[in-house]
Amino acid sequence: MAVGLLLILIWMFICLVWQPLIVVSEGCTSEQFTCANGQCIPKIWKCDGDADCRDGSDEISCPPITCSPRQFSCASTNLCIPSGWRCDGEDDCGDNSDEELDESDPNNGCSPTPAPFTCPANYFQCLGTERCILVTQLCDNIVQCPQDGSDEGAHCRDENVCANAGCEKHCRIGPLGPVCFCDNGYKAGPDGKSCVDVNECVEIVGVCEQMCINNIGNYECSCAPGYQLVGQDCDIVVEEEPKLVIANSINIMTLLLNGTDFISDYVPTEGLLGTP
Ligand SMILES: [Ca+2]
Ligand SMILES: [Ca+2]
Ligand SMILES: [Ca+2]
Ligand SMILES: [Ca+2]
Repeated sequence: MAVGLLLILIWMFICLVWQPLIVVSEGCTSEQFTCANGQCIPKIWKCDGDADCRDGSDEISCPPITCSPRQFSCASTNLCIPSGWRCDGEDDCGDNSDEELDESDPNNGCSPTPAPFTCPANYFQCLGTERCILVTQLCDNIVQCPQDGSDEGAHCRDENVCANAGCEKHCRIGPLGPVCFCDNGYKAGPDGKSCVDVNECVEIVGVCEQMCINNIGNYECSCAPGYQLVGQDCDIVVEEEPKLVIANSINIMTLLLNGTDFISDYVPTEGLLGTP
């Protein structure tokens, strides 16, 4: 009797637990795959590299697939997407791997997010714009930020702002508070108050044409052998004015390139030009 009661309880348990699943799968035929959301799709679409279920569940727990050369292999969702969908601003993989920078393959990766615009050392960036003005142009009674006039305004009257700013060298009043700045060749450090050297060789693109040596407070340009420094450029050293050499069967003549100044002629040694 006790065994019979136990069997009845087990049957009731099975019915309670499995009934919802049985109901969901009833909508799909034996030729179909049941998505996790109850959607039915052809079985052959399971694990084919395309997300056919609206929830993508037909591509979960699939063996690794090999995408064609014209496709991009998503990192974790086991999908192959057209390579043209790479770096197009939309998450087509579902894990955003088609929109991420590939450090190992810079030619095939998305462009890195451009760094936010910043002004060079000792310049102030007009609020909300990419316009840079000298820090010394803050509160000089002349508007240099034409869009919002943020370099001038009522804040300029608060002289205590700079008195309490703790700047190592210089200070001007900006619209958002004190702005510390430094002598040429230096810039405000990470604390915004101290002054540190500007590494011009790294921070200023093309500061020297060839070689650059950074010094504390300044920098030096230099040139490779055969070149001479002219300003910050390197000009090739011309040790002798170029000449045009003209030869005939009798002698060799040299002329300046402008064709005017005859320099010299040479009587060839015997056999130099061949004997007729
Ligand atoms: Ca599929
Ligand atoms: Ca994409
Ligand atoms: Ca100004
Ligand atoms: Ca420097």
